[in-house]
Amino acid sequence: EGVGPQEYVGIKMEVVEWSPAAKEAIDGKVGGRKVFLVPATLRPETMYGQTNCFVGPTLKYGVFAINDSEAYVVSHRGARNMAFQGLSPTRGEVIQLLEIDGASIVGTRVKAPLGIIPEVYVLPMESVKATKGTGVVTSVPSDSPDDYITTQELRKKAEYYKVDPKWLDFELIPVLSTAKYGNLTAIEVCKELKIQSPKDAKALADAKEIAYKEGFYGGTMVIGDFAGEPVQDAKPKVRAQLIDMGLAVPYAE
Ligand code: A2H
Repeated sequence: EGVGPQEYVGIKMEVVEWSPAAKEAIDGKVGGRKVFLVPATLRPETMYGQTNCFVGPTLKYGVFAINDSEAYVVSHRGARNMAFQGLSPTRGEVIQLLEIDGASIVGTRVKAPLGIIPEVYVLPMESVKATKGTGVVTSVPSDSPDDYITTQELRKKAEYYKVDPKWLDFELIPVLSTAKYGNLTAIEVCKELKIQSPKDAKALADAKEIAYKEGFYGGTMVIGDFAGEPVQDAKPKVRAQLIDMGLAVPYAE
């Protein structure tokens, strides 16, 4: 952990259609509220390239009332932090409408704010940590080695992971370009480090570092309102846009 708080953005991915298991668990329990999965990201400028959302299949989540009209699906830990940041009916208090397993959320269809693919599926990722962010991760495989390698793994072993191949029927979207790796940074870095599986944890940590440095400090946007601008300049602008449009909330921890 670094010094000082991490400034994330919580992306509001509105549920469009629940998986059958989640539908059964949730039916009648949210009081007519709109429900959102809310991943915490450090890279709001990459949201154009979202292809799916991840939850930890063995983790527990809650559906938490944020106010009378909205509820968020996040970890209990995430909800508790949110309750001190204006994201709960009463400061410091969480209202959990129900608890739900990560595995039952898989297959749910959600909106992807700013995404070129407007609606995406929730998929399982075993490396999601319960102790970071909201326990929900939005997936941008063009720029995140973890996201790229996990979606490749799910494609190879769809049956084992209990995912429908149609949930993985997407192409990667070029979001930013770097001199060294072109416009699909994560793929090139994973190739360079010969990463084959999510179990290559050490190499993946290195890949994450390299992709982050190249993309963030050396990248230029190739999509969206700030195409042509350095990634560093675009990041706060996309972040502000998402929040102003009501598509995201600031989240720190
Ligand atoms: B990032 P840091 Cl394109 N478990 O968002 C595992 N990973 C988590 C998580 C959790 N509970 N919560 C958030 N994350 C991911 C985009 C992205 C991210 C890109 C490139 C790199 C990247 C799309 N996924 O992160 O340890 C989220 O993925 C690499 C740093 O707090 C979040 O930002 O620094 C990032 O890890 C936060 O990681």
